[in-house]
Amino acid sequence: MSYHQEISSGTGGLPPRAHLTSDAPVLDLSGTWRFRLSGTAAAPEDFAEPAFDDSAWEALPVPSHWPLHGHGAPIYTNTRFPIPVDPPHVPTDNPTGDHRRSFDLPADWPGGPAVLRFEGIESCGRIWLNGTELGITFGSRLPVEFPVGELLRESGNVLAVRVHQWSAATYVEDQDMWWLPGIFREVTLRSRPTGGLDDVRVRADFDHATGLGTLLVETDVPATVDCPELGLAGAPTGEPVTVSVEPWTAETPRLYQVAVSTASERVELKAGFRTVAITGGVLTVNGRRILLRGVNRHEFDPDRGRALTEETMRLDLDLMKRHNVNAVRTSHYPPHPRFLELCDEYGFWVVDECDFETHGFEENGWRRNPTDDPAWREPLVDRARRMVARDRNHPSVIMWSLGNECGVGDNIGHMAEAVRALDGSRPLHYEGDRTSRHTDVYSRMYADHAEVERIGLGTEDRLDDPGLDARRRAMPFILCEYGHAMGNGPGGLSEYQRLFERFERCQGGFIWEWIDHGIRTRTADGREFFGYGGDFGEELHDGNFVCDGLLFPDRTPSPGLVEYKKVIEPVRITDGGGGSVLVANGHDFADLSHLAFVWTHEVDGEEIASGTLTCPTVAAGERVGLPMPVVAAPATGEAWWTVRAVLAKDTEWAPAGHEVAWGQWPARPAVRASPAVVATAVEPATGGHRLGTAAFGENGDLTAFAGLAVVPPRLDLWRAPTDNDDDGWGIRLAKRWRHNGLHRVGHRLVGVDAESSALVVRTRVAPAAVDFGLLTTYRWSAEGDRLRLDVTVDPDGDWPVPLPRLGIRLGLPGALTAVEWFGGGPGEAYADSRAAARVARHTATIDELQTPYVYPQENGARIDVRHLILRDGDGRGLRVDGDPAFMFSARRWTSEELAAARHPTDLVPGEHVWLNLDHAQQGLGSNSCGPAVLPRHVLEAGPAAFGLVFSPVG
Ligand code: IPT
Repeated sequence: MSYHQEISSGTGGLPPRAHLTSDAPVLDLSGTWRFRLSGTAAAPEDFAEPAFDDSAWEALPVPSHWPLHGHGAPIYTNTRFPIPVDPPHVPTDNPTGDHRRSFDLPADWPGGPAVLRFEGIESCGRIWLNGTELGITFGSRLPVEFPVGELLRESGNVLAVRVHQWSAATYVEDQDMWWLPGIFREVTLRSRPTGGLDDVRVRADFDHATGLGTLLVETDVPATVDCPELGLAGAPTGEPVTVSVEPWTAETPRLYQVAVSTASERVELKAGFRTVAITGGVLTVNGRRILLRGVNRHEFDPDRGRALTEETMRLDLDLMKRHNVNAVRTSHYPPHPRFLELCDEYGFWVVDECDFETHGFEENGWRRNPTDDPAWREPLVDRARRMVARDRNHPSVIMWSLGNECGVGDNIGHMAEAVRALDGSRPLHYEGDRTSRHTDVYSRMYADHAEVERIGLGTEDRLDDPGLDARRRAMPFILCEYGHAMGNGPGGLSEYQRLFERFERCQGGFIWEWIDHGIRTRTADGREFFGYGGDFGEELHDGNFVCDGLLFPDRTPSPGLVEYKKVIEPVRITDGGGGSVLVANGHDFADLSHLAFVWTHEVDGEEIASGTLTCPTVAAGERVGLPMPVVAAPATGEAWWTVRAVLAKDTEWAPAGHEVAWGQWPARPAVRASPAVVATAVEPATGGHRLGTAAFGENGDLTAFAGLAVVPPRLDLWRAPTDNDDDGWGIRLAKRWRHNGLHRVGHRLVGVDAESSALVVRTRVAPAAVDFGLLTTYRWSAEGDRLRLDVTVDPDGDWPVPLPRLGIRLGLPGALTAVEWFGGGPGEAYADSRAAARVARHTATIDELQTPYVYPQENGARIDVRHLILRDGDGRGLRVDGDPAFMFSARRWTSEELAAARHPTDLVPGEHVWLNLDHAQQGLGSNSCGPAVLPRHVLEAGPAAFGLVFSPVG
């Protein structure tokens, strides 16, 4: 059997060690390599010979994934393996990439020992230098080093690497992501001075009771430690030193520059002093409970796959900081080593996860699962050791995770033991074994709110084993995945946050997931879009389930991220009553001195006054009430206070003025003048009726208003299903909507009555094939050039499903593209995802109102709208006032066209602007992989009444 189908930890590699910054020479072997793709693993191996002629091969950048450079194609499956499950065998058709490059040593290269280091090769690599085989590596996202000193020549070295897409390792690397083979992280040659520092292990603890830090630096050879800031000069390694320090936390990432030296080598690193502990069932850092406001981060770039640049890593961290995210689970493999250095610097709590997932065995009843197979014990323990050895010096790493979705089995226990032997300073995480037998925290994914509440109360279901039950009941709880951010959503985040704030044990979690993995591609006629499963000719795939992030593939924040930012804001600003504001500091460590508090007073969306509040020092977890200023505001109109907490100074990740948190409350009870209109008489007109400037057909359809031709308004119940409506685990709401015909309701006219001052149109709105419907009355009245519509809805028969939406839809001339509204904004909002919408006057174009979900679906609704104005280029158009406030969406295609589209490029603007004026919409939930819409955000069919007043503008 060939090596790549062996269950193995690899061959030829050196013991694992940290990723160190040393003054020993390093040669970066990134760049343009020669490349040949073969369809099978058995292609000739003669290319490893230095004399081999590779001039007919193609050029390929390294690091890279070859399918993203025109060789083969990416494949997306979630849990199912794209190959038969027959471990450790893989198909004969096994895309195999041979890579070659030659290099010369720099003139000042010292000679002597050296290692070749590979940071990541998917899925396995066989490596030769100058014709000599160095070994084989498995563990795609883990480093390996081979000793090569004696093989090096001054010039004309030839490095040859054979990479197979499929190998035995495939069976333990079934993470939900694109299958992307290649040498996708850096390759370096590192000189290893005799008497140098092969490994450096740093432990920097902080005792919150004494304020003292303990630094322990361990090396394999005697060495010295320097840290001028701590007064350390030439201190011997291997002995703990106690020093007075400022601690490291994710909120205050204080690092100390430490140098470790022998006569022949000097290593520089940054130490952060902190102690992670579980005390009284609570996860603490430096003695304080922490709250994880996290995201699951896969490494992804729409052009480069998992071969990320530092710039992209920084952008991820900038965006996380700007959106109040404080924690990262490195789902589901150790990230690029540079990423953890950046996490130390920026300040993040990191759960570092091993490169291990066997999810596809679940499909096969977990038979032959590597997790429980003794043959896999060593290779899996090797993966755990390599992660810890590489990453243990990072203060940001506060927990080790053994892997994701690997089922249960003894090897989890063996891995846990190996991790604890290397590093006893961090708790262990693994979600896949519900008993938490081998871990220190209780973790679940996608538990609904009710279950999280039970866990908070300590009334979760019992485990059969009383010992394990008692142990787990005493553990802190985290949601390692929740809030599945696929498409429009997730809804229900605020409700989770309230549970994390209410129960000490519930310490937050990690949204699934950070970014949509859409691959940038083009239509036949050259228009760009982001491809998902099935777009690259895969015969087995999981469609757009790979696009379930808070960022779009190009890293534009989605409305879900804007919502999450508001939900997890570390400062709560609320009405303190009696003309005051309450500022509550929700940080775990930091006070509020880095923030400025800016207020505005607005009436009907116009700013009347603004200024800055003076806020005293507020320690973490404390609150303060501050008096609001007295302003002279007009006596009428809707008045609001808004207080925003903004950065007082520039930071590494955002400029001064960046908004961190905000609060808003009415400055006085809202007295909204009822926009009722009554006076104008209904007149007969040719072929129908007239009411002021409005023309109606005989059937009561509005056809024109104030000189604008309209496609008649009709009750509308349908929305283009969201991923959370459609893809559900359980309730598959959109299928029930379709089954019941909500996407094709008909309108039967019951009667048109021209009363003296109102035109009353009675209808029954119902789909074919079912006996339930909605009795719907449109009552039109007018005064001057204003036209009022009152809609009343009464269910007839028993409705078996909630409604997607309840409102009216009308078509308007396509020239009305400028939009202004007073109400919630600026972004889209739905019943259960509306924390980020603030009351103000907002403007946008119709195109800007659209949210470009990778898979088209309902989007772009604005909530709590008091009035809406649509204008053409000359400023003429239409105003709509709500009685009560309404939701609207406006787009240049219909909901039906939106639902039929597979990519945004399928959407072609038509001649109308389609305007939905909704009394309500069903919430979003996160049922694509999580709970359905919470009951209070479900839109049941029930009696309803709402009014809208139309008037011309311009
Ligand atoms: C869960 C996986 O852990 C994660 O990797 C991702 O696949 C997510 O689902 C869905 O996007 S597993 C799920 C079956 C609970």
